[in-house]
Amino acid sequence: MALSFMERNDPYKDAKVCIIPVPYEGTVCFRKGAKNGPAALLKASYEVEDYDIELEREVIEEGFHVMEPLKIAEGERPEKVVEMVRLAVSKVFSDGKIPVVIGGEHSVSVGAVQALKDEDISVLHIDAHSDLRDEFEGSKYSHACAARRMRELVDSVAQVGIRSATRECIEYLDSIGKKDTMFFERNYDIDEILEILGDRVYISLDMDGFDSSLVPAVGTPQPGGLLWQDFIDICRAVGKEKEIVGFDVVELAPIADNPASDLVAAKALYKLAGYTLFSEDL
Ligand SMILES: [Mn+2]
Repeated sequence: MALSFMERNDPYKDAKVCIIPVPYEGTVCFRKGAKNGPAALLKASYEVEDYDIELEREVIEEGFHVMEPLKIAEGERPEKVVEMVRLAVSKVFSDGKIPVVIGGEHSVSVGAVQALKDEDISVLHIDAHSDLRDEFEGSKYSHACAARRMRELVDSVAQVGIRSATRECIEYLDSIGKKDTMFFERNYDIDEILEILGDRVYISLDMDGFDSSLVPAVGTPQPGGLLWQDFIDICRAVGKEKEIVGFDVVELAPIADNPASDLVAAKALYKLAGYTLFSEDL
C-alpha cells in the first residue's frame, strides 16, 4: 500500500488531518474485498486535484498524514480491531488532529465512536443498511451491528440512505423512540438532520450509502441510494452548522479495472476534510 494521500504524506506533527487505514474484513457476508479498500482509496486519490473548486483553496495544504495501516492478523475478531481503532483515534484526536478512518468493513467505525464518545458527539451515519442488529452470526461487533453499537454510545444518530433493514431493527428504533432519526433512500430532510444532530458530529460514511450505480464496488450494494450531490448537500450543511470532529469512509471493496468507486471514496474524503477544516467559509 502506497502510504500517501493525493501523492503526499506530511509529517504527523505538521498535519491537521490524520488518515488511519484499517484494512479489515472479518465479518463480511456477501462480496469480499473490503480489506483492499484503504489501498484503493489512497491510490485513487492521486486523481483528485489539490484545488477544491467549491472552497476555492487547496485543502491539502493544511497537511494530511497517512499512518501505517493497523496491523491486523488474518481472521482477527472484530472486538480486537475495534479496540485497535479506538486507541489510534484517541491518540490522533488528543494530538489535536482530525482523525479519518478508512476501511475496511463497517465494524471499525465503532472504535472511532468509542474514542470520541466523551466529546459530546452525535453521529451522522450514511449507509444502505440500518446496521441495527444486536448480534449477527454470533458477534456483537459484526458490520451488521455497527449502528446499534454507535447508538448505545451517543445521544443522537441520524441515519441517511437506509434501504435495507429487518423488522427487528425497526422495532428497536421504535422502542427507543428515535424513529425520526432514520431517513430511507433519498427521502432525507436536511433541516431535520441538523435538528437531530448536536453541535459536534462524527460522520460515518459507508460507501454503500451511495446508489449502486455510482458506487458498485462495495460488499453489499443496494439500489436507491444517495447520489453525489445528495452527499455534498448533506455534508456541506453539517459542516456549515456543526463542528465535525472526525469521520470515516468504509466498506469500499474495489473492483479491478473499475476505479470509479475508489475515486468517489477518495473525493468524498477530501470534501469532508474541507468541510471540517473550513466550516466558516461554507
Ligand atoms: Mn452498509
